[in-house]
Amino acid sequence: MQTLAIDIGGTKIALGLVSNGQLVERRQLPTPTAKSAIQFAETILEQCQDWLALVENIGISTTGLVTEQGISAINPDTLAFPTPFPLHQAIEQCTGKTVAMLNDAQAAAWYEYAQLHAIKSAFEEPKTKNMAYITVSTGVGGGLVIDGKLHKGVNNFAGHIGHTIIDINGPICGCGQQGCVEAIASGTAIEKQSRIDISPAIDNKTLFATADTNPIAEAIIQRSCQAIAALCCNLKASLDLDVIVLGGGIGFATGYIDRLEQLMALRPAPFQVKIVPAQGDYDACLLGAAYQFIHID
Ligand code: BMX
Ligand code: ZN
Repeated sequence: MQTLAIDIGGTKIALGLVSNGQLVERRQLPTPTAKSAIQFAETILEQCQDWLALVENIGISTTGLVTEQGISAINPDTLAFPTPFPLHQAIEQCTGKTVAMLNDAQAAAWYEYAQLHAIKSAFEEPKTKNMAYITVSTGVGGGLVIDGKLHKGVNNFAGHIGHTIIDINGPICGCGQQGCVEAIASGTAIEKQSRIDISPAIDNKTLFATADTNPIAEAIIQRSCQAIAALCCNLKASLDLDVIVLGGGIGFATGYIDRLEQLMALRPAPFQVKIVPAQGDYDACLLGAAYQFIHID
């Protein structure tokens, strides 16, 4: 079975031709402004016309809250979708294929959960049942697997852990709250802080590359890691997770997981939780988009 996988992030859209769970070809485009679902669908499909005849179905993982009506933004600062934004229906209309759509981090969580089970040996009991996937990227997204099931909640909102508050006096978040993890730890928050603290301005890639010689850059990264460490401890305390899988462009930046592990080791023992990098690497959400056709309930 071949699937067209589409991963819509706040900064870029990744496209994949996935054959039997393997990514065989990959393309990328910058995320366009979301004016209408049809225009958005056409912009995406233009990039992969040649794949359409090859695929049976289309799996989408997207930033934002996914409901039957379409996508809506929790934090419009990361990607402003006009509401409703029926992308699922628009892609179906343009292609005539079966389409499945999930929030990006929820899709990655379900995919990563399967990978954890695939690599665990039969001797390692009990098997992982409760895990969270956290993406630190344009925003901070999350997906939860509870008792071996993807937990989406009554409105599919479950896992939006980037919008849990860790500092009641913290920065205002685009979601309308104050002091969310995302407002402190995300790529967008890091960039904002670095524009304030570092002149001339540098991008996040340079920030990470120069952190070992630039204490200001290191302090900005540490602040993000501290926020994610607080999030991991909060998740451990609320859900008693077996493991947290980390991904995203920032999550995968040089030394990010190492710093996070060092901070976690300083926390009281009951709050500590194992943190592992996503098996799907930078493409966990993309592989998750295709994985929806394997089984979700
Ligand atoms: C935001 C929110 C989540 C998303 C997360 C990561 C919007 C548009 N998105 O918290 O739904 O999972 O960002 O998104 O409100 P990414 O673009 O950083 O991958
Ligand atoms: Zn928020």
